[in-house]
Amino acid sequence: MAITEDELQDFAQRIRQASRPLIYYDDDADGLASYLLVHHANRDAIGVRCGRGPEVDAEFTRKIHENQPDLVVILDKPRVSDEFFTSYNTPTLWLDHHDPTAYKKRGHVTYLNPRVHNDHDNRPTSYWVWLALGGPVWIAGVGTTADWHDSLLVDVRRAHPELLGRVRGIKGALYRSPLGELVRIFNFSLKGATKHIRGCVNTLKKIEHPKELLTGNTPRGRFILKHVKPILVEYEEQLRQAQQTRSRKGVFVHIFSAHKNSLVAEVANELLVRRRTPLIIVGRRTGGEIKFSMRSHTRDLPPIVEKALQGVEGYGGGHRDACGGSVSERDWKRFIAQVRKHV
Ligand SMILES: [Mn+2]
Repeated sequence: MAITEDELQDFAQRIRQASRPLIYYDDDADGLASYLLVHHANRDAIGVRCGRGPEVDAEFTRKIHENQPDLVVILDKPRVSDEFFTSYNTPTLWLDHHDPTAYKKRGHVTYLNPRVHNDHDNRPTSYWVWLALGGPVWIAGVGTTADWHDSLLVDVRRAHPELLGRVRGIKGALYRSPLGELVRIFNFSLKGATKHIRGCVNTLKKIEHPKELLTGNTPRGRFILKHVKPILVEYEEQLRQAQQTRSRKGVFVHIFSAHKNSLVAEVANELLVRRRTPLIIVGRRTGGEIKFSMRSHTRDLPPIVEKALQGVEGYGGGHRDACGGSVSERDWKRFIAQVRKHV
């Protein structure tokens, strides 16, 4: 069983009735799509993008004091710190599809996660938000496809056949279709300077048709494309560089040193489709650490990451086929050696 009908109805009702809902959302396409759908259902929804790792921590509490919301919503974030939750008592909806074991019962928090009912059901956050609230299916399709789920391809095709053309399956949707272009536009709207990101998110709220983003046929569409284009160029360049690295014993490792934007997750995704290597690791050196993304179609990644982190300064985790984390630069060799041992 998935998230129940009752849970979704309660979620929708509380969002629609709130007069000042404050929405914390994950800094990726699934998180952003989820927020945009909530905003479609309630135009007063104020968004707070949560980057810097998987956790919503006490630093984000400030936003509650600033905005005085009557409802707090947390979307697509796997962890929330104790300090955050104990710092306020506004009713809170927390919807996520990562490992639910981090959740502890709290009076003011309603927790929704399909994996509570069925550990194999990790359909993305934007899928559930759309199921609860409705709204433009292409936005939900961007979020779910970005998370490698095909759960909305049929619905997207029905509403916008031009977004998928003759492509079938998730890989084609991601790398050979206009829907995949939209995924990159969402992802890259979240890269770059904070003030640009804010401008993009605010503009995305006003987009009425995916064509605006694909062809730039409106000023707001052009605004987004102007921000996204240079990042797309940088992405192609990083992908080209990474393509020159060879895999060794079933593991591909490529580290970037000097780049403006962190595109490791996107590069790792595309390499997984383009190469036959069972396990892909793409990292980026920053401030004494290596931030990495790990991808695989065939291996269960969280246990590999956990074992590889033994005796290593760092953290990591995620989904079966997609993990991320950060390891201190001096422990990187050991981390990779331990990955190789446990693949
Ligand atoms: Mn997600």
